[in-house]
Amino acid sequence: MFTRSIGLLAFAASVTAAGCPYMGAEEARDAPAQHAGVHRRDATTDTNDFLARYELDDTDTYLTSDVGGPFSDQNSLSAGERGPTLLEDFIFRQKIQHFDHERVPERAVHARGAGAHGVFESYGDWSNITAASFLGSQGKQTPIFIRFSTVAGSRGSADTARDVHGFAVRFYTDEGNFGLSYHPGYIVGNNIPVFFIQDAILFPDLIHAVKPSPDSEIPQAATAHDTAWDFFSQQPSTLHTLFWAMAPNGIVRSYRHMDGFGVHTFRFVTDDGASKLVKFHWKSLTGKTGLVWEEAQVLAGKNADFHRQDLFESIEKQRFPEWELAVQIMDEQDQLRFGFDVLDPTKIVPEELVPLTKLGKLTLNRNPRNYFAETEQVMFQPGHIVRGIDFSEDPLLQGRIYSYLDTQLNRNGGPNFEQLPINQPRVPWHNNNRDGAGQMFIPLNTAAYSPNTLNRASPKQANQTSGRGFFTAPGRTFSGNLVRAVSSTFNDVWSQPRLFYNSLPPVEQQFLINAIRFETSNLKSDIVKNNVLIQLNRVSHDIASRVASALGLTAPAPDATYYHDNKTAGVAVFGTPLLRLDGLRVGLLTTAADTTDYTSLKSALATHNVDLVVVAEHYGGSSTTQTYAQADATGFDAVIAAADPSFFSPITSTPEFPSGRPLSILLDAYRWGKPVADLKGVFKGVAIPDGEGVIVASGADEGFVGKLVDALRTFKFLGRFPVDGKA
Ligand code: HDD
Repeated sequence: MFTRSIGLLAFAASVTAAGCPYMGAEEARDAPAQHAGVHRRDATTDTNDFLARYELDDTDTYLTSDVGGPFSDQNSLSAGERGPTLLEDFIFRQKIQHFDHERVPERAVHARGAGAHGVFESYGDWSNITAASFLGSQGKQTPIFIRFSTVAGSRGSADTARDVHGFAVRFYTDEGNFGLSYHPGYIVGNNIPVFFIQDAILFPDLIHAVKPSPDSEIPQAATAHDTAWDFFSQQPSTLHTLFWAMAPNGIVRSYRHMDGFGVHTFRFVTDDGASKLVKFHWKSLTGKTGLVWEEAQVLAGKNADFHRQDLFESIEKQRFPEWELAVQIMDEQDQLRFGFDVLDPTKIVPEELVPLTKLGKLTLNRNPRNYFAETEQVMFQPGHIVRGIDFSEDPLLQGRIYSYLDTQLNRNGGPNFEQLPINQPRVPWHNNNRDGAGQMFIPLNTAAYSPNTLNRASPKQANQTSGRGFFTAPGRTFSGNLVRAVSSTFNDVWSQPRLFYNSLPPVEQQFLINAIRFETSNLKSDIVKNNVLIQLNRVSHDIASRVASALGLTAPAPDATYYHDNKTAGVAVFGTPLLRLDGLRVGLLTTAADTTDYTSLKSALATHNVDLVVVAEHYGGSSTTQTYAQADATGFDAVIAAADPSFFSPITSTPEFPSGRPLSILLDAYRWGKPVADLKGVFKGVAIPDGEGVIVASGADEGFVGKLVDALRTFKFLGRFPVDGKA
């Protein structure tokens, strides 16, 4: 029987056999087996090599045209040395034409991102709750591709912009792709398990408000402008997500340090049709942590690629990031049981009400080999679900099912985007969809319709009982009049932002308030500022008053309708020690003339997968790995002062680096809450006081390393940040 993926394999094999210079030795070794005909790769073992057959290796080859003829392309063909270029110069035309068409439209949202390959491994046989095959047995492995992103910025924007962070996972299951798009959380944390709006029809309004102003195209990757806050204050369903984004959850230390969430309620369905409601969570096995706002802002200029670099380097160094997939499982009849509607995407289901069940583990273990072919072309589609998963009636999810498929037409210029290597299922596919731009396969079935007799009724229809087909949960029923309104059970949009705020420690509450102060201070419209205060006041008079004081305005009188003192666990970003220190960087500030041997410190930190970066004025010292011209505090998670006090002067006289750089690294690290250590009696002279996360020692011995490692686990020392009304 013809299968499309087999067809392509056969093609690859035949060109290899003919000695095509594109194919590497490995491909050539594979060729006979693939050429032999039926070759179905096993999705359970095919974790990383699926794309290998598409890779082009140019080593030791001649440059060719797109159709394979060797030529040279460094000069165009002209009539005489000083004459015009000829129209017949097909070499020029092909090269320039391809270049002119290199770009596809960037994603309308989530344009800035980074991806990685990995594998999901099921902790058990979960067939008692879902028929999903990737959860069907203990140890079962399914290849995945993940893409992390920010939402508002364009493709070249800075990674550390304050934003919701995309956490989209594509499972290449043995029952077709399962593209779950997670709105992740931003920051380490519960990241952002909720969304701004309740009905997908408002998505264009939200995005138009958040994106840069249509006249000036300012500001990039930021919500600190009038249209964003105008929308937020007119559409208070945004408040809960907005609070998460303004809190430290909006500025994560790295993609590895954040959790992810499926946001919507989905359904798990068993083989016999029994269904449960579920919410998906990805729990970071690195641990959650974040940046502070000023640090994130500086990073946006110093290293716009901070997050993608962290991800790429972690994987290159084989410090594979991991998350656990967990679900909250609820009975169908519990939809309104908790005092809110579980179909409302602006609500979390507190873990105190429904605990997490851990289903498996995701490991990212391979970087893309080509950003465009993989990360830029990968598509995610919440509408692609597999047998054993079903939608809920969440109106935001319902709209997304359409939008993601539709947007691919714009990005890829036709309906065959699923045939791109990164998007192809890892199983053969058979259907009567035909033609369209970029069709890569040669369907053999001339009876491209169902039912047919001419192709022996194939491809056959699969359903719940035959062919392990997808089926909708049989228990789903609906009736009612047609209405153009959200459910009244979605009306309370103020209690949960308050729950979130109540649950933060005072310093994180302060960070949230400071972020709102920063954003609203940038607003020009007094009407918008006052509307913001009205909404904040419905959540908390304390927040409204503290923001109002910064704006020189007066908060409205308390409006206690939604005030309560409930709390939930696990929403804060700081305060829980990191589980792994992988990839953290300690900057050792020294001089090129210093001869101290830091090899043992370096090795001791390396046992925790922490990198020691030795900074000096120039290369040439025995262990220098960075110069002061490059270095600044954003590049380090902890800093050690290891040069004489005179070196940490506000003004330095060497042209090798900006004046005062060693001191500013030290002070910034302290002000941004990082562990700081002193090996040379520096701190007194620069007014760094004793306190938590401040380590003073006379040498980098074992005890010193222990203290430094403990401090890195804490990561940020929040006692250094003032809180309103407290000294
Ligand atoms: Fe969306 C991309 C997550 C609501 C329409 N969305 C996109 C990505 C993520 C999310 C992670 C990037 C995927 C990638 O890396 O390629 N979006 C969410 C979440 C939502 C959400 C968690 C709410 C719970 N989105 C949402 C709505 C709509 C869209 C309501 C439209 C009605 N989203 C899109 C889009 C994008 C997209 C315009 C841009 C590129 C793409 O889809 O493929 O169609």
